Amino acid sequence: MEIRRLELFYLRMKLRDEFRTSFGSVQERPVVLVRVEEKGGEEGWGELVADAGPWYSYETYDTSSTIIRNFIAPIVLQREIQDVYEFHAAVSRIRGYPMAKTAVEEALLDLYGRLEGKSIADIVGGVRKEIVSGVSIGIKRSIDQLVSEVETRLEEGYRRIKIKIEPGHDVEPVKAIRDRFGDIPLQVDANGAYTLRDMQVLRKLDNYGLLMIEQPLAWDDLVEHSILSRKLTTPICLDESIKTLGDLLVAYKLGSCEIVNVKPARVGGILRAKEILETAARLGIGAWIGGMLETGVGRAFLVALASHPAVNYPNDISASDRYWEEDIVEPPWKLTSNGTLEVPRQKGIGVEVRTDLIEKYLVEKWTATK
Ligand code: OSB
Ligand code: MG
Repeated sequence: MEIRRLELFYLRMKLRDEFRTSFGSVQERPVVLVRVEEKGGEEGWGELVADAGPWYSYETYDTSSTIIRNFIAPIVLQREIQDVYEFHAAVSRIRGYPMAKTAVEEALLDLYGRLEGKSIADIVGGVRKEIVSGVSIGIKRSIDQLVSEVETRLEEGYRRIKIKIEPGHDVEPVKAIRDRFGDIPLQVDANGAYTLRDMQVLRKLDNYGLLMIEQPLAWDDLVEHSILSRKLTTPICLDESIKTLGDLLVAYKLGSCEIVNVKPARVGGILRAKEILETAARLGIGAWIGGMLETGVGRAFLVALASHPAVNYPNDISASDRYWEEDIVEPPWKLTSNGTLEVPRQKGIGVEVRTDLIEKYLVEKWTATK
């Protein structure tokens, strides 16, 4: 693939509702899309999922797009790339910035798929026709509001509920949901808000038959999670703490988690995520695909990864209308009657990017050419 053009589209989009976690709240979502174009005119699209601030990770849309502009774009425009593994080898000397790398990698994979007549699911070894859709619900102003949102999502057909928790908003909401909806598939995500001093609360949460507790302790910890994991019966799932395949191997040795939330943007790419999925399956660690409030572009890659046979829990991949009034892809991602999303088999990401909407939400555009 000889890339002659790399473009960044900076959009500002509004989530339908505020999304609050233990690390902060978003409503105005900065969205950065990457478009690559090769010499024959074929294109590929990817999405940078970094948020406005360094809260989930150190990356922000601003710092990461600077890394793309100054360091990744020149690499991609300089040489002819045989396949996307070659891209990974070339960007490996850039330390960190997995979200920046993933955004460009996705665009190259989409392009590669379009040129070779392969879907992203084909490329990652996906086998499923549809993937199980769960939904992640933010921290609400009241328990009543939370319970009513859970009810709506269950009615829409979502197959698993995840709620965000933080100290002071944990046992009570979980109890309220159990009291009201009984034995539904339910899990919690703390985004690193607890420490081992919170054992009392964590022990209480352990009594609610949760599918898992996601990232209870610090975002960069593996050791304390291994201590916690021995004290609880509920499986621990790691998100933030697993940034590389090496982290997963250490987590396995230490017994820090039973399950991993695989987010391609956190681990540096779709192909890296595939590798982590395969290793998780080999080690007997459960796996599912997490989200970062993506538009329909990033969502396409999540759906493809979730069709991988190593995925054995419901995913944080909801339909377009869960976050967006108007998604920027056609067709938008739609929940089927059994709470799944269909895995496209067309070449590339399998959805069309709506340039009319890109225009509508565009704040800034940056272009590099060969
Ligand atoms: O921790 O999984 C997380 C969203 C933004 C940042 C971190 C997380 C999340 C979610 C939502 O839980 C996942 C989604 O629906 O895209
Ligand atoms: Mg998480």
